[in-house]
Amino acid sequence: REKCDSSKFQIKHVHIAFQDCVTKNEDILLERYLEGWAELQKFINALGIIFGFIADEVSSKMKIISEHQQGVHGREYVSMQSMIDYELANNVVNFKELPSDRLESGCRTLLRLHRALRWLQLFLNKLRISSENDSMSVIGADSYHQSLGKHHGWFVQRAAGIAFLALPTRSDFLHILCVDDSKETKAKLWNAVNVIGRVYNITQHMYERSYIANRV
Ligand code: 1Q0
Repeated sequence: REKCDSSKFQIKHVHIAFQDCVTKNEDILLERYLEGWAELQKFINALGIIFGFIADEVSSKMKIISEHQQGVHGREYVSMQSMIDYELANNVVNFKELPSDRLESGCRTLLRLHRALRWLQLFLNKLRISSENDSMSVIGADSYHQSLGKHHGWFVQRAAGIAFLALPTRSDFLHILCVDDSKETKAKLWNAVNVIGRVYNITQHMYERSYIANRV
């Protein structure tokens, strides 16, 4: 078996990015947030081509947000709150479908990643409390039905179902994560669950306060 290559993916990098993206006054810095996603993407890529459509979807959402950041109003896309304030004030949150030549709004795009982050939080927590013979497919699908899946139509749900079936065994999965089956790993996962949970909650509150959580 190949030795785990820590130059590729590390839970620690995900942890640090999602930890550092939270500011003192509980705003989220988008650049760091996207770095967390970039690290997750390395992991998705390591799972192989069957997961390519998921990696592509993450890329395309990340790309939209970074295009906003590089655009003329880039300064407004430094933090989540500034993005929400700007898009609401300027009426560019797309509550309705946009013409296809227009860049989707940051708010609606980020909401998709936000919902996926909830899946990840549930998934990592189930992985943490799982034991040797548990199935990653079941852990993935259960977490999905409790979260992200509720926002998807039947076609995407089917595709996701197939992806879950293709997940590696628990021990191979831990290997790709660069961890072993130990107490220390459980602690790492617990920390990641908490950091991700905090980012999720802060984002959720921000969206609710602005009344856009269910509208975009
Ligand atoms: C590890 C295996 C990953 C399994 C991920 C489960 C989710 C599968 C569903 C993905 C479907 C993507 C197809 C397109 C969906 C879009 O329709 C939808 C809505 O967007 P829109 O523009 O059509 O309104 N898009 C989304 O909902 C975004 C979904 C992004 C999926 C992100 C998956 C998150 C993966 C995380 C990496 C796992 C790393 C685990 C280990 C980490 C350790 C710290």
